[in-house]
Amino acid sequence: MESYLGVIVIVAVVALLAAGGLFLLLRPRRKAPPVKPPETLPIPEEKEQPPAAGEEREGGATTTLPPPAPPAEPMVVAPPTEVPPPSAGRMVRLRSRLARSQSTLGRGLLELLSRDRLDDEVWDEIEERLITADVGIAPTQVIVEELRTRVKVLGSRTPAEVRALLREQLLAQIDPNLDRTLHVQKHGERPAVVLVVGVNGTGKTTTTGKLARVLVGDGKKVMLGAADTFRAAAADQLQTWGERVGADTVRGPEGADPASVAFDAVAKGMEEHVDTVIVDTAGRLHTKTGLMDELGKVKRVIEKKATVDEVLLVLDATTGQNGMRQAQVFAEVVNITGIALTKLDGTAKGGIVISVQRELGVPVKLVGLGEGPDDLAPFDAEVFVDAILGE
Ligand SMILES: Nc1nc2c(ncn2[C@@H]2O[C@H](COP(=O)(O)OP(=O)(O)OP(=O)(O)O)[C@@H](O)[C@H]2O)c(=O)[nH]1
Ligand SMILES: [Mg+2]
Repeated sequence: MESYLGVIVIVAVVALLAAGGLFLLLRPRRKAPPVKPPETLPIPEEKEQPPAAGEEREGGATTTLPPPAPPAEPMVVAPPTEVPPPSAGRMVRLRSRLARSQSTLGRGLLELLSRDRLDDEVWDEIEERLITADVGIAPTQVIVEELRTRVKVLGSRTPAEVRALLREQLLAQIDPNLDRTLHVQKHGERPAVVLVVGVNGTGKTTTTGKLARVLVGDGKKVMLGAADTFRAAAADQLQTWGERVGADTVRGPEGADPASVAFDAVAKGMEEHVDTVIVDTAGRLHTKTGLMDELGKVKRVIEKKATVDEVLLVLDATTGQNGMRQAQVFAEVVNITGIALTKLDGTAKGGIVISVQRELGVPVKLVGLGEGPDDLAPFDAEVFVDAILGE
């Protein structure tokens, strides 16, 4: 009996121990260390050594890291859009170009006017110098007459007085009070339209491209119209200028009607809410009636859609007085509102500024002072005269 009891006690103890062991094995392990999901694990190695641009990150990134860079575009490399300098102060910046080409005139005149004795021979020479510099006969006579009177009153002259005298007379002929504002401001929803005209090779396309840069530099949105449809190269040339500053070019097929290209350019400009549409035209001789009529048509067709705010005649300063007759015919056909005088860096005949304004009754608004993209400046009469006379 006693041995039975002993067996029962042993069995009971073993059963208790087994149940306890089983409990220990099966109970939930609350105190085990939590396993962090991979996305919240810090990755110090990557922070210390950031991957190279374009390299893809693989897994394990924390939520604070930037998204992986998109794969690099193969081969298509758009050139960055340039931001040209604004128009303000451009002529001052280009003053040295002017001084280089025009200062011979100034120095010569100052030297002659500083002589003790100003006899008729000296006055004749002064006159000749002005005419040689393309000032034009009538303005030259006015300048010389005025100078003669002033010198008589003054008697002996200091170099500063001579300079002031000449400065005053040249400025008076150039007329610093002429309104040289370029009309490039949009009218409500309608963009301003600038039509660029002139004989062959004067610099129309270059000036159109440079003007687009001036306007973009001043914060405007520009559309270009390639209404020179004679040569595909002309439209390419313009488009290249536009692309550099982010201005679109509307062009037609070679031989297309320039008036319809101009119309389309203005229509697209309106659609895209640009500030200014600049239309480049083919060079044409003023003697070719058919081509001059075509130019008249370009303007009239644009006017069905918008106002032509500015008709810029591009004149090559190196052609001198020859340009004058051309200018008159263009003025009759399309009513010029401003002159862009190009290549002033390449001639000493800056006097053309005076004669062309006088002949046409239209102000010089822009001057080209080199072949560089930013070598076009709004004309400033005082800077011009100071460049002629030297500082
Ligand atoms: N030195 C100098 N060269 C200029 C200036 N403006 C234009 N040119 C040059 O003049 C040449 C003719 O320029 P374009 O703009 O093609 O002339 P264009 O009037 O459009 O010519 P067409 O369309 O053929 O009638 C180019 O070599 C220009 O670089 C300037 O202000 N100074
Ligand atoms: Mg051209």
